[in-house]
Amino acid sequence: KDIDTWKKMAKSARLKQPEETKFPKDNHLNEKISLVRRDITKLEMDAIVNAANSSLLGGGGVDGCIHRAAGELLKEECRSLNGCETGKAKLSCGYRLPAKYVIHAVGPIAQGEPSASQEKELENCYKNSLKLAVENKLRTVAFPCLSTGVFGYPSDAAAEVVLRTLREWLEVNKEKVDRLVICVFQEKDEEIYKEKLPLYFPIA
Ligand code: AR6
Repeated sequence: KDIDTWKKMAKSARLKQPEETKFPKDNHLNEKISLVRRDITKLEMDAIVNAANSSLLGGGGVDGCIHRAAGELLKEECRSLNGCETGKAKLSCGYRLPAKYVIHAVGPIAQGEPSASQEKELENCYKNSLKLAVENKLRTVAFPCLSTGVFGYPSDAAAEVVLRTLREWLEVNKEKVDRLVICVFQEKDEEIYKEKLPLYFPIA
């Protein structure tokens, strides 16, 4: 099947969404960045990013949630994507999700202290996801905390990588997106980001 066939199938699979799924308007930290603590499968965005593994065939964590919510067609399209290398990202439709597209990024497996190359791979996940978003004119994108669950990357160190990467990317590419959402799930991650965000995105 080609991309247009998947798109057509995804369009007819989409469900009408309840009002609560609409992106919350009161979580905006600045012009471009938001922090929310929600189930990412409930966000109505142009794209949500998935913390996938290199098979792209689903798994636990946020990947499992996204596949459950999107339905079987997502798995079918993912099978046609032929996997994905660590640090890279691939695009699929969103099917029954409120998000139109899913960007499947594969983070590094870092049990314990991450190495310099694992840090680079995590950075590349965010950069490559944003590259895909821009190439496909997707202007609102939500990210989960890639690699910080099953893949064991320490949350604190990951947040530093994420914030530095988003900050640097926005300095150059700000006009290409409307909103980037950091979607945390656990309270500890919310606390980490609340503490660190003002350091990277000071409110003028
Ligand atoms: N919405 C937002 N964030 C979530 C959700 C959700 N519904 N569920 C979990 N998180 P993980 P990884 C957070 O383990 O470490 C899978 O088996 C979670 O709290 O999902 O990159 C894949 O198939 C954590 O902060 O992803 C891979 O094999 C973050 O999502 C492997 O796990 C990432 O945790 C990927 O591991």
